[in-house]
Amino acid sequence: MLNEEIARIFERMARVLAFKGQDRFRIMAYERAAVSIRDLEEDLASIAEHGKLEDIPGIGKDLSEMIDEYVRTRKIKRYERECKGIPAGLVDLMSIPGLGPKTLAQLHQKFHIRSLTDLEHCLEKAAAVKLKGFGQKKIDNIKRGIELWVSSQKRMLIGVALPLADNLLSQVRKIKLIEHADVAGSLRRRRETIGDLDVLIVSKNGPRALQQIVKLPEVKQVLGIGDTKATVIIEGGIQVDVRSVARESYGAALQYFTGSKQHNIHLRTLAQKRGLKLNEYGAFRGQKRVGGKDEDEMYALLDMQDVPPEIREDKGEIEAAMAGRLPKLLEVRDLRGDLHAHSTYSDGKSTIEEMVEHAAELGYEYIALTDHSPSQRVAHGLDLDRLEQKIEEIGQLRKKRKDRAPHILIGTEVDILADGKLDYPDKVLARLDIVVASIHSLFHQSKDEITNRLLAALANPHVDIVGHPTSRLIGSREPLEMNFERVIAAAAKSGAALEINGSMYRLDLNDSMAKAAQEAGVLLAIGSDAHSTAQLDQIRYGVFQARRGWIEARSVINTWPWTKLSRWLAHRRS
Ligand code: DGT
Ligand code: CA
Ligand code: CA
Ligand code: ZN
Repeated sequence: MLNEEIARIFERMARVLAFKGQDRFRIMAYERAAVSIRDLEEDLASIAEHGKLEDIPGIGKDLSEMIDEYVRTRKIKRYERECKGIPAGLVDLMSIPGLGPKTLAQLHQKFHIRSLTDLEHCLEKAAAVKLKGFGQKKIDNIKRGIELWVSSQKRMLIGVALPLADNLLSQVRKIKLIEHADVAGSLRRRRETIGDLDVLIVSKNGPRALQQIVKLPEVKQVLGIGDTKATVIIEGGIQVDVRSVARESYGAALQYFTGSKQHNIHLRTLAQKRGLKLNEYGAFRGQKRVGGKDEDEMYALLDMQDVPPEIREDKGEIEAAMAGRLPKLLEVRDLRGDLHAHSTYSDGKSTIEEMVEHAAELGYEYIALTDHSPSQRVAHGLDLDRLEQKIEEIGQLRKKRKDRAPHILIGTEVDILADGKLDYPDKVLARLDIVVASIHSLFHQSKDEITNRLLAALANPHVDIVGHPTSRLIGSREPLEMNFERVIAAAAKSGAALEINGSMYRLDLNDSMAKAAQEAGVLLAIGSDAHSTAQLDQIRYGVFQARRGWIEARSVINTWPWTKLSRWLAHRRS
């Protein structure tokens, strides 16, 4: 983190100096320093401690003193002095492609800019007054740069990125020149949000293969292309780095570009201790290549288990793999049913019968229809009459389908009200096959209130699953603050399961919370929260999140066969 902070300051310093029209060599010195710091594997604090800062390429006396100052005081006076009088927002804008510090300085002199909105306005004005050096072509170019920059500022949900990446990859694989193509980076690690896509290819003619990739209809804009790398923007504004690598290096490159950076750094430190050198080209002992064609060689050379991409975050997976104790992670095919789905009874788009048919196609043994309760008015939560109708309809459907799978569970996603009471009376809940309880309101409550609300719900013997326990929406609503240890303890006591919700907006519990729950012996349920037949498929995102949290099938109730699940549910109701 510290390295990245300092690299960023140097990068901004370079921009500020350029903005002020300073000497090109000074500017380049900062840019070089930023690049070289990002390449470091060791922490700058420890390098500073050993007085070795000046050994870093591109770091002279001046820069090493600044790093030292930042390590000690978390600021750099020289930087602050240079920034004086320049709005911070303006420095951010200097990284817009097609704009750059100098052009921005020109605009700023004339119009005074503090923000992106200012910039957009002043481009209109510049066009209107025909400002010198700002022809329509240049202005259009800057506008395109702004669009790109805005979309690159935000990370994309995995549920948006993965289908686009799969589509791109299938087109790439159709190119005859291409022998292998895979996605690496955060998408391969199945992070909940993705910055950019990293694609690797192998081809006998890499430069030509890249030329053909940038001509695919999926590619909306080419930001750069060389012999070994192309950077493009595809639909959805996603940036993609495509790298062409040699067949003998493919495994090494896949390992390297999958990351995470922290995982790779730890791995390479271990390798060094064994006289091995790992990089994106291969594994080497001295000058001799000893591996790198396939990814598993990289781990095998270190006498460790192959680490699944989802847990390559340097959070204990390397130690576990060395000891041969990696968990056997949950897989999509372990799931035997879905315990969180909506129908047209509440806010779903598909009927109960359609949902059940689709579940049958997925090979499920069971599916629960968990429509909302009355408080969820916008979601057409079911009043008691409608609930009665739903029970009746499912009864009919069961008869009609006879013994055909899946078993249909009459369920609800009942609201946990302000004080932890539930939105249906206990005697109604007792008639249902399964109860998911969730918070959908009063998000502003204090940490204590939220905690107590969840504890009260968990104390209700009718509750089988707590749905999306933190109620966060990625990128738009923060997780509810709670004492999660107490929630875990309450779930362990009641035997209820906590959900990992598969909706790409939720993915709640997140990886680390799910991991903590499993470690405390709490059961989990992966739910799709589908509001249509197509969305039943999003349960896979819940599985990805579970894998990132080291979750094994044994912790997940919807991996159980029907006999075990139905006995568990019946037992909770007795
Ligand atoms: P993202 O794109 O922000 O969602 O996250 P990543 O993990 O895909 O990061 P990205 O695209 O910057 O780089 C892809 C992988 O390449 C990263 O996970 C690890 C590797 N990598 C990139 N830069 C470095 C570096 O400076 N040092 C090391 N050790 N690995 C790096
Ligand atoms: Ca990436
Ligand atoms: Ca990248
Ligand atoms: Zn819900």
